[in-house]
Amino acid sequence: MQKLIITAALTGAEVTREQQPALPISPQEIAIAAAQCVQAGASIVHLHARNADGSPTQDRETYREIIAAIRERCDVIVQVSTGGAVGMTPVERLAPVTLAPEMATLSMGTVNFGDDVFMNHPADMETFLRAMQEHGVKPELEIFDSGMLTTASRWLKKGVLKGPAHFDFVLGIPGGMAGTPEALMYLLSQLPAGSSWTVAGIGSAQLPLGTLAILLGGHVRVGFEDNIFYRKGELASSNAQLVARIARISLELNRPLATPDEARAMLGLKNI
Ligand code: KMH
Ligand code: ZN
Repeated sequence: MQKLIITAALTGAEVTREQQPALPISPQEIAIAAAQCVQAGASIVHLHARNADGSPTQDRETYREIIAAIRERCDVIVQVSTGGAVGMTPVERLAPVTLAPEMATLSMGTVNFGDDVFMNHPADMETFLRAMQEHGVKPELEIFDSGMLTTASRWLKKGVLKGPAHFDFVLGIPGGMAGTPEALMYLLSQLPAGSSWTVAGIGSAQLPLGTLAILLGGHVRVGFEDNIFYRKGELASSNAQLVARIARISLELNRPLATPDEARAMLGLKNI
């Protein structure tokens, strides 16, 4: 089995300070959280930017500031979000890709997102992908439901997407596929040959699906974007606490952790 790549999804677009007092919001806070997660075993950080008032933004300069502050503290693969927040325009969402980070997320379809709709028109998805290709950015394909994986397979066959692809199965969003082992196993049965994958279980699904991914040879995403609790009724004290737990479980199961450079080589990133 390959070494484990842990992604820390530090902030997201939806969680508030009221819900999670340790949520990193400012560029400095996000950079400190990133360094703590790297120390705990993460090799990728998935980033969302926030305004000073805590509201989500895809402002290019804010992302630039976050990435510079991270670079001052540690080596880690930076993955920017192109999902942003529900309701943002495609042009807004694409802005951080022009900074040419190593990776960016690419949602592979539209999904109900709680009481909202997370819109991903196929034409916009293709525009995002072209921009990533132009800037040398490796897409991580976000799969909220199984039809999105079918779309990715079709794009790989047509050559729109160049393989090997890297997937993130985001399971447990209300409106998307359930955060269950059965859902994950179904998606894996449909995985295009040669692909790599990680799982982002939402809420209480984070720990069991992460553990299952370690056993199955996949990779794991944890962090406040997806889950703010350490266990039922107990908030996590930091993103790093969630990373450290997955790291401990992986080591107990004899699966060493990938360094950022090892993860770069595994994912075929440009900086290696
Ligand atoms: N905030 C969600 C609506 C991504 O980062 O690419 C979308 C999201 C996905 O977070
Ligand atoms: Zn995100």
